[in-house]
Amino acid sequence: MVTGGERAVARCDILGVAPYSDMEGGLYRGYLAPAHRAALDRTSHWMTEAGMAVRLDPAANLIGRYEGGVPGAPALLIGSHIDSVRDAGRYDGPLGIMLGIEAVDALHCAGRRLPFPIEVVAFGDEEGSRFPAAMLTSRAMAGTLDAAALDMADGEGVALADAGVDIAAYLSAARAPGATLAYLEAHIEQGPVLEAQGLAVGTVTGIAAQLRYRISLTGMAGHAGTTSMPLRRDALAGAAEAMLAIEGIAREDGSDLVATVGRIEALPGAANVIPGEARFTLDVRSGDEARRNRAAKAMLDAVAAIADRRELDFAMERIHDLPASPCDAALMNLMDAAIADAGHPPFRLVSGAGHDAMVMASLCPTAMLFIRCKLGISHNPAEHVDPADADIALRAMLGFMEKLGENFDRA
Ligand code: HGY
Ligand code: MN
Ligand code: MN
Repeated sequence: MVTGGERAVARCDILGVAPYSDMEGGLYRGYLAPAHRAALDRTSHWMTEAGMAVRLDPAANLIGRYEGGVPGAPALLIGSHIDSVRDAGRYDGPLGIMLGIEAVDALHCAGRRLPFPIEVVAFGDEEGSRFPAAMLTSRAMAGTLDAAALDMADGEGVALADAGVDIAAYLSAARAPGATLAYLEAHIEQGPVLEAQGLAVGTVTGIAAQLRYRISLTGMAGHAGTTSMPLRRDALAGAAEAMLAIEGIAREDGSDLVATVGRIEALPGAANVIPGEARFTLDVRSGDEARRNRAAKAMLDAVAAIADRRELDFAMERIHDLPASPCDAALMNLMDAAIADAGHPPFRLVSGAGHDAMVMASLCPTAMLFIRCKLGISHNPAEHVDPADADIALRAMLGFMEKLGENFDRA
């Protein structure tokens, strides 16, 4: 008999290959692309099997609903994201959705109803790997997305409005405040802490604040063979110096501060042409928002000074600013107790990775449960989770849900 944790991991593996991936030989599932649509269909089927009524909201979030016992009660949302980064691991996102389905399936098989309805949510775009902005669809649900943010296109120039959603209805995905009891997200840790502690699961205390920028440096394209070094305004060389300056500022801070240049483009991109333009991203994070802001300013000032000295034009656009997001204290206590009831020592840790939970925190109290992953590897095909750890997580989630039910104010 396959356990719930084993089936959840196996389903992530099913979704890890075609037609649920748009990448030959690896996993890439971009928002609203064919693989995403196929994954929604397959996940809808699994939600229906678990006794849920399934729908797609206007932001293409897939929602499976399992009714509760108290009419009109606010819903417990259990979710994570079904999109992926490029060349991704299989469990970052989908595991939280599949464990949510397993939790409801366990209630359904037992003929149980909690006082409140449960909605399992597969958020369509957390990674921002197809369109520039991240956390797009949880922000739509949380009601924190403004209309201007919808005016964007992917790398091929396909506008969000032309990607298969009704853009006029998009913001109506927003949930009414008070209609949501709490949000629970189970997610692989994507770091080494639980493994180092010898623990399968941990209660998340909060999520680091995150700034993301798009930066461009513009110099002068030129002939690689005839332009002497003193005459060059090489944008890519400027970007290289800027990246080392950024790394130096983050390293010297000696704290939880991290900064990443994850994507860079040199234009026109020919071997015999001096790059006239360099475009790159900058991602800056810390659990301390003021520290994050200070560091980001220092980094942008350093890039501007380098551009000035190299006679390059410097332009930057902030793509998003996600504040630090503490998890709810009462829900953390319930999660600790549920982990203990499942026979494991409660342990708390912060999340350096961003999650939809940081957005949902503006709608309702949030809780996150981290699950050990091998060597902390993530955003990499080598990502791995032990099904036995997924089973422990499922037991903790069910215990959390029961405790939430016991504390539910039926008035
Ligand atoms: O970037 C992050 O932390 C998340 O994986 N989207
Ligand atoms: Mn994730
Ligand atoms: Mn991720």
